[in-house]
Amino acid sequence: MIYIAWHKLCSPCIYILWLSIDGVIMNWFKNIFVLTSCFATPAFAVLLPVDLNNWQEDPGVASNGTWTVQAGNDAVLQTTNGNPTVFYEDGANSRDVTLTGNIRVTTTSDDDFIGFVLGYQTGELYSSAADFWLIDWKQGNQAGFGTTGLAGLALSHVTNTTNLAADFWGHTGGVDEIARATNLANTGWADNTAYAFDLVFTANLIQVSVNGLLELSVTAAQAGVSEFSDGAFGFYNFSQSNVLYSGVAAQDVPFCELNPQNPSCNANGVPTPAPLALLGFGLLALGYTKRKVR
Ligand SMILES: [Ca+2]
Ligand SMILES: [Ca+2]
Repeated sequence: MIYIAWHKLCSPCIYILWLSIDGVIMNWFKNIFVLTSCFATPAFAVLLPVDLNNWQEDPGVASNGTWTVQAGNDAVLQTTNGNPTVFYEDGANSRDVTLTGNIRVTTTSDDDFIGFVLGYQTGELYSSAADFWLIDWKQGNQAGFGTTGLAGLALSHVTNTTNLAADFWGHTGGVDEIARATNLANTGWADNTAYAFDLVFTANLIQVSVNGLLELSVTAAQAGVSEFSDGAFGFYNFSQSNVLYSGVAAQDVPFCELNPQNPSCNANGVPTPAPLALLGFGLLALGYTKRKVR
């Protein structure tokens, strides 16, 4: 006979639909379900504050920026109007993680670049063999360095940073622009205005949302690579001072977003509570090792 029962697990956990083709549920199997489900839920759902004391400015170009971690350690203020500068966690591998927070320019002075990097390793800001992804957002159009910096939000693949200022300014040379944002393609950021950001970074996908609107969604194939190489999340400024990143937090990309074809994931991307899928989900969580994004 077909036996169907709902069981409430522990308080932070969800209800699980239990199916058994013979009506017999062994106690050991039940206990595994309870344990794995309770561990699985926070590992994939909880947003953890990032301790920015573990981040640094790239030491090779440390004079380019002035990054000061703020009280609470989940915010940082960059105060130098200078060459490109990146603030990141050395050695971090941030693929399969989402990074969220707020970004705000706290001055009416200037109109230059703010943003993020993905897949960053130490030294890539001054390397002929760089390989990272740049999400930059300029307030206003401006000629400079023999080229023109355009207002708006864009994703670029950076592979050579030896012509640092000019290439970053105009998205030329070693800075290859891949895509511009859906709504903010030519729209600059506003002074003294906080924007909520949400970055998704996987081997096959980069997504950027601003104030809850999806602005960039680019697959590895669309970007012309076999996969997005792993590396750290970082913050990026160029020729813009007084940029505040706050409320910075991270969490794992949900299992079903990474594995949409997995039998445990239905068409809506919600885990189907099939026993074997739950078992795998829970064991994955039990083996979860916290990444260096903190
Ligand atoms: Ca890299
Ligand atoms: Ca400037």
